Amino acid sequence: MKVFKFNFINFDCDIGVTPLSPIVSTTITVTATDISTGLIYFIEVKNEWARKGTNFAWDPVLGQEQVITTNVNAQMTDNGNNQYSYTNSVVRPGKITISVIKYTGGSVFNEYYPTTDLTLTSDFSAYSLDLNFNWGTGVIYNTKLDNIGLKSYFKILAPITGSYTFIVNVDDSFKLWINSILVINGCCGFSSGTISLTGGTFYEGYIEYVEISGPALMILYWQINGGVQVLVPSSAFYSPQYVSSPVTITIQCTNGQSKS
Ligand SMILES: [Ca+2]
Repeated sequence: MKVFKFNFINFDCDIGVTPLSPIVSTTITVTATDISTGLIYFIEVKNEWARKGTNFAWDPVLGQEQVITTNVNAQMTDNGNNQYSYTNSVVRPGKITISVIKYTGGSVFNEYYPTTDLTLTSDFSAYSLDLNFNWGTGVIYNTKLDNIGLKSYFKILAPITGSYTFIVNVDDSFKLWINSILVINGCCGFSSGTISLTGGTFYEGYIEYVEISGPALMILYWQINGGVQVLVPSSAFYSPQYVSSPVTITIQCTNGQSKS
């Protein structure tokens, strides 16, 4: 997966205990300052920290840093004063690696590949309003008609709580993951998969598409709680953005340590 970090920070939050001491809780606060409000910011916490329950926790075995298996991916609070914040309790001292990523609504980030091999390097990218592509036998990107790959990255905001059936009409093949769950793996026409989502929650979306030859098509619909099948609306998609506006990130520990 591509990482859209525009700013990241490594911080050793020493809370004054050794790794073998009893667990002591402290709080980290991460603040991102941007020139505008009303955007959607997420924070990723990864590498040496593990998430256990609601806390990050250090591996208690001395000298054995634990690599987390699931990155913490949390929405930051818009404080309304050009600052976005995220706070969580941590236990035991350790180093923390944090990325802050901006997402904006109504768009999907698409990354194109020069062959059907998605392990190669992408040579073109573009945002789209939704996932509604019917290229026919025409150009997919640059001058490429056939033998291409495409990865799409986005978060999807569930408008209501319920059962979501995602339906794709595709030529040639298509995979959709939501929060790392493979929901659709299909080719050559209509395929679907169903997942339960909670209203007001952002989910990580990821798509892999391949076109070998002939007509090319990828249109993604959804059906919520057995309702009418409609195109997944642009308003449900949020895409990671490369950021040029000035941003600073500060991490604050309750013992007074901080770093920007
Ligand atoms: Ca085709």
